[in-house]
Amino acid sequence: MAYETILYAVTDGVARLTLNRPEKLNSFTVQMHEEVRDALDRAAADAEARCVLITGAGRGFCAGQDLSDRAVDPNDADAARPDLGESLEQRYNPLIRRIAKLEKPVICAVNGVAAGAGANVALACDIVLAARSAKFIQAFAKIGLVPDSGGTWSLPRLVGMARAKGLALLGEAIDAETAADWGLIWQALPDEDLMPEAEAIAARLAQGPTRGLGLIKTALARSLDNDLDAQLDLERDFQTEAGRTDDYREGVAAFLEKRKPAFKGR
Ligand code: T3D
Repeated sequence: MAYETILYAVTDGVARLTLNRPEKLNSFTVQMHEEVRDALDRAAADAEARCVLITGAGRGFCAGQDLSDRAVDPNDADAARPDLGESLEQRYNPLIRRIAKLEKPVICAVNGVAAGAGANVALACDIVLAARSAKFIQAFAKIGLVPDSGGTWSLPRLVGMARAKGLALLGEAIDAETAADWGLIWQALPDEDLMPEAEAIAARLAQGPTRGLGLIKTALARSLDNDLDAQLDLERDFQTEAGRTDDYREGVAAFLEKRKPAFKGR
């Protein structure tokens, strides 16, 4: 698939995906959804891609759904009302599931405002860095909607119910440093440091024990639903698998030989 609304390239083990509709703050159209889905499927299937780095072009990260595709005449009571549930089912939910189930680390470099589904796509990623000038806005209530793209699931888990309710009901922007202080994201950085730091983390993860990292991601996600017994069983099974990888052998050998491991992602 040729891309018109995103940029995508894999180099040095990193699949870089840039949302690229800067004039509309990288808001989602059907086409952009299709292209992002295709790119993430490619990253998942590509053994050369050992982590994914998502960011946005221009001054914003992503302003959620492109509302020009939802334009209505509020005075026309007979105007057709869109089935937004269908939009979630067909596009936003598969996107969030794709990021969550991708067995490779997904880094998000939030370069500017992240609003609506744009904020929750960022929060679905594994390591979220943000420029200090970036803002996170659960903009849904401002247009009569409910946080989607996993927001009602991730917000209480990340910041607790009181802050989740404040963010979702008030729809106010919070800045990147507050987001980091609250545990919504990993780190807020000076704007000029965002991409260098995101690239450094991506390079590190791309040279990591890819299968083990994928298992870590899945184990932590499952912990949110499992009780301790179930999680201990899961850790046993995952450790069995990790212990059989070439990368584990290399990790132990490198430790004993006092050298840096050269993981191959196998
Ligand atoms: O519909 C479904 O399928 C259901 C799923 C819904 C998921 C959702 O994401 S619903 C929430 C949709 N998003 C929003 O409500 C956010 C709307 N945008 C804003 O509130 C503001 O733009 C921001 C707070 C994000 C940024 O404000 P600011 O002042 O920095 O920029 P701006 O001037 O508002 O925007 C710059 C341009 O981007 C502007 O275009 P123009 O006037 O220069 O031609 C603006 O219209 C455009 N833009 C920003 N957000 C959107 C958008 N165009 C279309 N859709 C947008 N979401």
